[in-house]
Amino acid sequence: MVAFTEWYEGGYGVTFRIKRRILEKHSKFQKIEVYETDGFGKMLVIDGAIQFIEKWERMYHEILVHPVMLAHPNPRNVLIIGGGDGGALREVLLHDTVEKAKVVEIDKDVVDVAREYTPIDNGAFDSERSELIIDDGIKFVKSSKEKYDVIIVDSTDPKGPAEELFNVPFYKDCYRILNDKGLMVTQSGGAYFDRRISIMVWKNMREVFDKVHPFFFSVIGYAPCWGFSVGVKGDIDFLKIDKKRGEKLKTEYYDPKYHERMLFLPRNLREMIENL
Ligand code: AG3
Repeated sequence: MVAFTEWYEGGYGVTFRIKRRILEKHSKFQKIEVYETDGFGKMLVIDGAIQFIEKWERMYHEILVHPVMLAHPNPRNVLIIGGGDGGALREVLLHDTVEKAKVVEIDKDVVDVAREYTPIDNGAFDSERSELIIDDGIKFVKSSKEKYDVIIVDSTDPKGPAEELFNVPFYKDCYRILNDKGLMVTQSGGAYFDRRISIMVWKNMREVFDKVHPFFFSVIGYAPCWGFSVGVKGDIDFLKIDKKRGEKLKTEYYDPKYHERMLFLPRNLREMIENL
């Protein structure tokens, strides 16, 4: 029996039984692998880090996308940084308010591999409302003249090409290119393993945004309690969503009925965050 394990610092491992490795490719930026798991469909791995497993990817993409999309009163123009697999784009396009959603992915090979082996975009890349731009997200936001309602950062962890997406200069650019009312969300590492990533994101985002809300969700494939961090610009209450739009959404994991409960934290995390 063959297994794939991703190790976190301290020796915590996430393991899947696998049938075979379907692909190994060294792109210009990173090593991309696709595995066939024993029971959960295909798995995309970048530089040894599990990006998603087909059976469970909605746990991540729904939770990354819908809280901010529903907390914004009318998200029309959306920017996704990273997200070359199209999972986040697919969820964004479920919102009828969206006129345009741009995906800015640095590595064209991620898009090509995902479209061929794990097409979780479900046709989203072919939508007239979507646009795919192969470019460095850092450069893109720095030079952008256009403004957005929501920015979604769906990146790998801060080693390799995504490193700068976790730093203050990038957050400042995001803040600048948000409309007067806007929201940004980013994945921010595990709450217990790789916690330094979460802490770095909160500290850096707090320097820039008017309000920052960390929250956690269990995502099968990642370490327990995966972090998501929302930055608010202007007068938006992240705790309140448009319930009407929420009721229409077809989701498996994100539940608009209990949106506020997304912010539930285990006590030690709440205390740690308050005392940062
Ligand atoms: N974005 C990456 C989540 C981080 C995973 N980290 C890890 N396994 N150490 C997911 C890309 C899916 N669109």
